Amino acid sequence: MTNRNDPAFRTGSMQREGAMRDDRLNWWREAKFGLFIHWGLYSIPAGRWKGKFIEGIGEWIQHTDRIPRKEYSKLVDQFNPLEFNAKKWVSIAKKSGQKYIIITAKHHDGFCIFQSNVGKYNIQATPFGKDPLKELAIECNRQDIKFGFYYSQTQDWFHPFGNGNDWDFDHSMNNQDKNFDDYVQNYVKPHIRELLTNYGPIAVIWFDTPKIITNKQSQELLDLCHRLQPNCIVNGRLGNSLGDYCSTGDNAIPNNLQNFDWETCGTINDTWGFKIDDNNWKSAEDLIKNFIDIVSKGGNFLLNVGPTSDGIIPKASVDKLLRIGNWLEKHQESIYGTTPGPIQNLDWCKTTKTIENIYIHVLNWPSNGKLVLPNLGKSIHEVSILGDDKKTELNFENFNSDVIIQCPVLPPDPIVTVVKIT
Ligand code: FHN
Repeated sequence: MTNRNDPAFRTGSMQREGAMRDDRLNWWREAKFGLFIHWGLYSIPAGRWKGKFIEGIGEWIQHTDRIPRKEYSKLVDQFNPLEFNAKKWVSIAKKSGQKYIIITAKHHDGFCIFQSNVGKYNIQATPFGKDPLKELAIECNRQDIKFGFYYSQTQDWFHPFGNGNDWDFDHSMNNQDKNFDDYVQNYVKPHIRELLTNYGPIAVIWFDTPKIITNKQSQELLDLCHRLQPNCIVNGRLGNSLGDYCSTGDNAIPNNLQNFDWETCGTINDTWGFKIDDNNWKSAEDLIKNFIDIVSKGGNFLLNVGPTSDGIIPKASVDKLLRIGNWLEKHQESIYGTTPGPIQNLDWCKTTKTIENIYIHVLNWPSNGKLVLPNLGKSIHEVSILGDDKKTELNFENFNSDVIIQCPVLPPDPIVTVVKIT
């Protein structure tokens, strides 16, 4: 039984029953943590247009301010990210404990940040000229990180037959369905073909905002991805309940354990694409707690950064990611390759498990250091603090069906201490 009525999935997407592709998904199920990168022309205005502050998320600036495509597309002349360094970006993901990277190949503004022979609105038209996705693909391969592409398959504010730009185009005219199908067949599909042919093994194609896409069109795209790269997984925002796994709504974490494959994508501040005025940063502590919450309910966390138009990942994002990485280095055993643990209904702790161990992530440390865990049974051999170099065994006792563990009065880890039960 799946529990897809959770509000977290309301604006996200569903995955068809029985459509899980175990072989394809195995690495992803173990990976737990990925880096999302939103990078495109919108990083140049960075939330301001003609000196005016524009509300909303950075990558939506063209839509929010109804900027004519003729005007917006002139940004190609300015896109020259001389500081871009694929090695640095991939190293940040690596040090943060992230196992996969997904970058926007084409977002809703329609600009392709890769070299394409389909249309001219792509990186070749910029002074930069090089293909950053190629450099990232090579570097991910070097550093053993899986690599994937975000691709906006329905919304395209540049292409006249794409969806969403009602300030330059009149989409109420006849033939809208026919035109959109033309767009899917002769623009989207050739792009997907390029992305899955020119960059080596691609782990994920991450579609977004399905809107008007039909079941037939979604199915054809899914088949195309799997035909070109049978191991490539496709997220559920492809639309029409198709795809290999579900995405929740943005930043949404379900309330309960889910027994299907799902992922939350989230921001570190409020925007996805770089926005100079957005300094509403989440703390590393909160991000770690969200991550643990997600993993304890069976999900993956795809955490976003929005690099600047120079090609720099904002320092605040890097700092948070590295702090997550530091915590993970000590606690990786309780996260990677685990499944949701047996205790699911307590606010102060989140649990994961492997065949031999249960991991109790203590989000709020009790003032007396005593942990009372319900219904754990009587087959416990040993209890210790994960990452404790001295491997001190903790005292515990069974009381009815509870297990009471005596921990130190002060939490050993300043962020989240993990108690390991064998
Ligand atoms: O509209 C997009 C948004 O810009 C961003 O890409 C997010 C990431 O999940 N997806 C859409 C909104 O859900």
